Amino acid sequence: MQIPEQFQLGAASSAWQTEGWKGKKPGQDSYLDDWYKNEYFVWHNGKGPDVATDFMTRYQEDIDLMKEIGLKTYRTSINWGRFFTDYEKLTVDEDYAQHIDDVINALLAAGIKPMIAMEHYEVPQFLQDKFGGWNSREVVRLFVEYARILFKRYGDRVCDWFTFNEPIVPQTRIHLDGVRYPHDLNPQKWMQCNYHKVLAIALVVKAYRDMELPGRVGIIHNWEFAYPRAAGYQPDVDAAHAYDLFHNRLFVDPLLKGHYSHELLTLLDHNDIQFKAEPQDDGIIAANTIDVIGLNLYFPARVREPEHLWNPQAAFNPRKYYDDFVLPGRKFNASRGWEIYPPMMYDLAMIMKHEYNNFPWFISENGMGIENEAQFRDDSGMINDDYRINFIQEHLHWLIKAVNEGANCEGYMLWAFTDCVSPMNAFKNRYGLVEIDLEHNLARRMKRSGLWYRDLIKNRTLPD
Ligand code: BGP
Repeated sequence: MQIPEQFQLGAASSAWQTEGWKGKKPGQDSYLDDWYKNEYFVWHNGKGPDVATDFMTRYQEDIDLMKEIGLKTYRTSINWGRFFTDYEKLTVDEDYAQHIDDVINALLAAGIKPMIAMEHYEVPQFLQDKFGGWNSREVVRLFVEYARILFKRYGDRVCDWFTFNEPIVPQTRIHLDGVRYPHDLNPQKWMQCNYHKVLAIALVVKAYRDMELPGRVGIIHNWEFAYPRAAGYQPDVDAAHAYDLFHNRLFVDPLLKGHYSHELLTLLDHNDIQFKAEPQDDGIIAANTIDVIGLNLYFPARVREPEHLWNPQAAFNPRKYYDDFVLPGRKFNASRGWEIYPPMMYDLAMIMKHEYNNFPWFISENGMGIENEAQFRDDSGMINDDYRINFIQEHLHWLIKAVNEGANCEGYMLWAFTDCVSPMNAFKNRYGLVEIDLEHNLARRMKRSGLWYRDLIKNRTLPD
């Protein structure tokens, strides 16, 4: 099977997950730094974001490796939590801004196109503490100003901008599941944050178009593909539909179609979930839909009708409408318990084709995490990660099949270029094409999959 010439094969990481804290100034914490400072259990063997992969100083070495592999695209983020020394007065940290400049220039010099997210969970902790984060409309304003500054500084060279990575995740963890600091269970706040992010995205798109820059603005969404337990049993089908509404359509509909679905708004209303909006907002959201969407896709959700009646006294949670469950006999990705199911690539492509009118999209993340990967080192010292090669190959197979049937998928950004820190558990799961050896001065070593990806980029052929 031949991969079409225009289909981009790239790789991804994010700022916070690679940079490390070298040069970070007092008060420049992002939400993720605070999470690591407050919850020691997320560190793995005492290693974490303080050092990360030290991309701050070793970026050139990594970009050289990207070039060696033949990447034409690299997806990463700018750390909003480090970009300012004063987040309200918008005083830029010139040292950090220069680092971003250097990285962009080094990528371009290597013939690699940068795709940049303005936030990959890196909301400044200062804004979280002072305004309650995305609950506040003031944070919307400050984010749009931040975006304008990025466009002015880097917009001549970066043409693929993404406001957020997985905008639904932080407030879901804080306000809906209560699993993350400050554990503030509050579905109203959850929806207010969701809404403010949708509004912020539309305002950033508008700012970009007003500046008449040549590129595109989009977002990265973690698509959770919901398969009902039994396709012929209506309560399971309804449960999968509800899952899809709350996990996917909640963001994707207003950003691609310019409005929320009536069904979602009615459901929220029935559950007494309101959010504050201003009269002009609907028009702004309708007029400023995004240009392109990146979809992170790791696993399918297996969904069935809820088994227990929802306690009417409990705070609202979409889980009231479904249960998710584990399908026995499947293989799983990393310690995350994510089922491996490559055909979901094809199924998602068909949703984008038929339900979103062939809107331009790409896979912004997909990858294979492994614990204790050093056990697979061979005599030459290289990690022999055939499992990763198979994983990528199978997922690409389904994706390219869809492209051949007319899906408007522009590319595949593998997670991750190098091993990197996870917000969930530091370096426990390794995803990279390139190993970061934490025991030996963060030495970079190509894995077998790195060599394989290099060959794939060159010959663009997958087994049929
Ligand atoms: C995605 C995030 C990434 C990355 C990836 C793998 O949802 O956008 O930042 O972390 O998941 O997850 P993890 O590293 O936690 O196993």
